[in-house]
Amino acid sequence: MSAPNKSYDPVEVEALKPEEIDRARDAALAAIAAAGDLEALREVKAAHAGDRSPLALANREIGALPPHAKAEAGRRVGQARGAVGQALKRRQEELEAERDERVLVEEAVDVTLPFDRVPAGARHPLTTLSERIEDVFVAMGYEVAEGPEAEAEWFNFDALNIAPDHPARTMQDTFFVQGPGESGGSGGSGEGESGVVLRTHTSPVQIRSLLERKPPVYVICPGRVYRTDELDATHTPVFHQVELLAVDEGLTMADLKGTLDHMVRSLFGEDLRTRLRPSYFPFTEPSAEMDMVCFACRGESVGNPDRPCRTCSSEGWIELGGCGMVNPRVLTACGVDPERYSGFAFGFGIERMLMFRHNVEDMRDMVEGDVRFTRPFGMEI
Ligand code: FA5
Repeated sequence: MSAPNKSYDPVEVEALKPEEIDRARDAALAAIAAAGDLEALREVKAAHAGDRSPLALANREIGALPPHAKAEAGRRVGQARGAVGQALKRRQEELEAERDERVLVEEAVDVTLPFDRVPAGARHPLTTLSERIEDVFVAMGYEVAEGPEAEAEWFNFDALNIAPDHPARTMQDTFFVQGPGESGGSGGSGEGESGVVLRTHTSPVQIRSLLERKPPVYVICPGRVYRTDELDATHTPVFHQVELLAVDEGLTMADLKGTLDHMVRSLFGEDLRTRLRPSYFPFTEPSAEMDMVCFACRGESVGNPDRPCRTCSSEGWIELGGCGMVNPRVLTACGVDPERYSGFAFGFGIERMLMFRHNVEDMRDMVEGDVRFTRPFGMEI
């Protein structure tokens, strides 16, 4: 503000010239009218009615005027500020009314819409994964086959070349339902005297498939199986397996290996490899354990303490399950000529695959039925 000056004339002070005051007022009114929302209006208010606005600065100059000039300048500035203040108030009311109307429309609740009173559930990831695996093989021309969970011992053991004294038949592994002779049996040769067990693997579906179809046979058999294992972080007495069986002329281990590679690449990633390690199963000869390169570290964690891998425990490989060429004795038991046909089979546990595929640390989470476990896997169908 300028110092008091008796000879001070408002028309000589730039900020107090009538045309300057009119210009400042008109600029303010135009900006107020142009403000499109409350935020813009707040900025206009600061620029045209705030402490550093042209009209506020002009108002400050009045104090330095001689008394005779104060009234006239004060009236002019006051009228301009009043007009701006009123315009601001009106525009504020208009914009608030527009906002309220918009909010009412946006937040309107259509009470006539149907309300989902039943909380949404979720598909179990075991089901989803099992279906994914089936899809891989159905796309290659395989057929989905099923068998009973309460199974004749003959299908579960004898026809698979598992002799009566094989350790898998002892009470530690098998839930026995009926002793030999108590059941009438329901199928193939020799099963009439067979007892009934809760199937310990999906391999009996191999036998049922071979008895029901003529080669070539290409089947995938997902299903629930039972073993007398305690429920803990890595075992459950009721779990799921997927079995694969191909019987045709001229099938070799190379076909088995190629099929495994295709499955692993479809489920885990394009550039992954598998390997076979010699093993023993009575129903396959030769038999192997199949491993895949760890999809998480791709083997880079091996011998590399700076890059430990939880998925494969830094071993670089993940064990998937058992496999092999169908034992000719199994083909013979099913009436298939082993001189003409050969086949391969493999089987693995879905719970175990779900554990390493999704980093599930405790198998018990899969059986407890808590929707908080299943929901994050989504509703993939
Ligand atoms: C078998 O059951 C063979 N029938 C697999 C097979 C099929 C071999 C065809 C050759 C040809 P094994 O007993 O290893 O094999 O079980 C296969 C898989 O079932 C294991 O790798 C494991 O992932 C899973 N498994 C076994 N016991 C349990 C259990 N208590 N809880 C969860 N998964 C289990």
